[in-house]
Amino acid sequence: MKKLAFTLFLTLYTLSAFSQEHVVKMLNAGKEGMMVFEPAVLSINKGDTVKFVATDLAHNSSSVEGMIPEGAEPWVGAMNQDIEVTLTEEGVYVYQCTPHNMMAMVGVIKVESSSNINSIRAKAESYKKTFLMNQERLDDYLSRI
Ligand SMILES: [Cu+2]
Repeated sequence: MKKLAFTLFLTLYTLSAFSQEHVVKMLNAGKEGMMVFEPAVLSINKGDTVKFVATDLAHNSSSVEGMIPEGAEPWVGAMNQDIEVTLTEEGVYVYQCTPHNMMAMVGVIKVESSSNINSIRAKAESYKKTFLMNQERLDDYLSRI
């Protein structure tokens, strides 16, 4: 009976961990500053969905070229629109708001593993040169995953 209860617990736990939806707000001002995704750092499971919500206007969410895992599907959200992406490849993803890239409006998602972190960090060196402010933001986010 104990074993059955444990099996049941595992089954329910697995089901509840399966395909969760995470919400990320696109904001003019958040807890961590101006022009931010909130939360900007997410750690999720493979197959989970991230919904970017246009809470404030004039933002989008777009994966950054060369800063997602190999084989992962890039995304480009339209301005002022919510967009949902399902992340099916393990690894670290970096995304940005296209009009506010210069203000380092970026975010980081880790899907189960950070196996591609060295490649992401290497690309971050050139990518963050496009930031005119908040230059430390991406490094800070990457240090949290
Ligand atoms: Cu923006």
